[in-house]
Parts: sequence; structure tokens; C-alpha cells
Amino acid sequence: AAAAARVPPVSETETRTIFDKIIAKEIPSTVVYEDDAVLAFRDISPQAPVHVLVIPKSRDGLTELGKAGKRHEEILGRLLHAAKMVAEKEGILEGFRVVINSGPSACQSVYHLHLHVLGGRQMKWPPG
Ligand code: DGP
Repeated sequence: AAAAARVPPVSETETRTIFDKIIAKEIPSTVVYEDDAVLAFRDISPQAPVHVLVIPKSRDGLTELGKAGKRHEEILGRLLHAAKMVAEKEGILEGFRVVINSGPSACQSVYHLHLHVLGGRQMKWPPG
């Protein structure tokens, strides 16, 4: 008998986000910085002249910062360093903001951890 088509477990399909498709180049993005662990690309809905998202290529359970564990310490450090590399490349080292929305109350919309790197205009405080 022919082998049954593999049906992926629910958890695999449910956790595939738009960012997985960007990592897989299934949908296009404008990449600003990339290394073996991190991808940075322009936000589709920019809130500042520079608005870049920095994400881990492997989510490894990091749907949101609130789910971070000890094992994520290295990738969290690499993401912050990548944010600085983005700011340098984009010419905004003089002043930029890094934002992480974690969870519904923070208006997180994509459940694959990402840092927003924003700059190119005067920021206000407090954020909304
Ligand atoms: P957050 O609200 O923190 O979860 O931010 C998610 C961001 O992702 C939001 O600013 C818009 C951006 N975004 C959503 N879909 C796409 C996409 O298909 N391409 C790109 N480049 N950005 C996207």
C-alpha cells in the first residue's frame, strides 16, 4: 500500500507565522542585516523613517519575550547586538529605539519574538 501522506502535528501548523514564511523566502522582504542566527528586515507598516524588525531564525519556543527561558539567553543577546548593527547600517546610531511587544496587552500581533528598531525621527516618551 502507498504510504499515507504525512500529516503534520497541530502544533507545527498552528505555530507557523508570517515570519517563518519570510525566513523561508516564501514571501519577500527587504533584508537589512542577516547572520546565521538572526534576520532583520523592513517592517511592512513603518512607524518611523527607519523601522526594521529583528527576529531569531529559529523560534525555539520564543513566541514572545514573556516565554523566554534560560536557554534563550544567547539568542536574546544576539538579537540586541543585531539591533545595534541595524542602527549602524541605517545611520541612526545617534538615537534609536528598540521595542518588544510581548503579549496581547502590548499589542503583539505576530507570535515569533521580534525587536522593532525605530529611528530617523524624534521619539516621544512615554510610548503609547
Ligand atoms: P507586533 O505588533 O509587535 O507583533 O509587530 C508585528 C509587526 O510585523 C508589525 O509592525 C507589522 C509587521 N509585519 C506583519 N506582517 C508583515 C509582513 O508580511 N512583512 C513585513 N515586512 N512586516 C510584517
